[in-house]
Amino acid sequence: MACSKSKTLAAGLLFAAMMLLAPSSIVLAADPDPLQDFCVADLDSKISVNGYPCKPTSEAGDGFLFSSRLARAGNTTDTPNGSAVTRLDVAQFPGANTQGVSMNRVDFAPGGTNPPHVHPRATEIGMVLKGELLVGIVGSVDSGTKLYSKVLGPGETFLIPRGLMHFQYNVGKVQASMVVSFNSQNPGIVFVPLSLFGSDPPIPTPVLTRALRVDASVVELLKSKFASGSYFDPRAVE
Ligand SMILES: *[C@@H]1O[C@H](CO)[C@@H](O)[C@H](O)[C@H]1NC(C)=O
Ligand SMILES: CC(=O)N[C@H]1CO[C@H](CO)[C@@H](O)[C@@H]1O
Repeated sequence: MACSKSKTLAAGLLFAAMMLLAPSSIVLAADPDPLQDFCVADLDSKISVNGYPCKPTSEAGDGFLFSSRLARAGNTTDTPNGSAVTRLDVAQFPGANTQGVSMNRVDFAPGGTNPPHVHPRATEIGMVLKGELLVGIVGSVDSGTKLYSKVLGPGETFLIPRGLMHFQYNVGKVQASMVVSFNSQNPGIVFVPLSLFGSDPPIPTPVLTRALRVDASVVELLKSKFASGSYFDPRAVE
């Protein structure tokens, strides 16, 4: 009796310890801390590490902490989704390597959208620069898949918890734009429509008919819209 009681107690303590440790392992999932002031990414390196190897600072020039990329609006004319993303992650801004931050600018034509997507490696915080954007965030099953949404104007901000699906939609009559920041040098992006209907090779249709509760013809139609290469415009500033 006493033995099984102490076993229960031990199991309880172990469980409590795991619960205490769980939040810290989430914190540790952020980008690692830098070990030096600068580690300008050597984008051409063939060495594969978690991030990029550093260029010798002497070879990096002195411009690696500055960028004008986000000063220019992206061209939204004739884009499939009516928006244009200008990325400023480590691949475009090598100075961000090891620093755990990056940014994007997104421009929207009237009625344009940044389609539902997820950043697997970062929390996002953003600000509307111009126009009126509906920003929507869908909570996970834990929160009852609740849609949190609000129309925001210039100077107003929003927060996207890591890994939650979200979108923006230009509800105004003129161009809109926003800038966002991430707590990762490489937040990653998973577009929900593209992942479901444009993967290469495609997800088998029976998986999608079952998951989406529709006929195969509906799935085939959606797949045809995202056939390889038809989703991204070659003019996209990636
Ligand atoms: C934007 O893209 C359209 C369509 O390709 C093109 O005609 C136009 O010249 C571009 N505008 C700018 C400012 O580059
Ligand atoms: C969020 C998204 O997918 N945006 C894309 C919309 O289409 C334009 C043009 O193809 C791209 O620049 C964006 O990346």
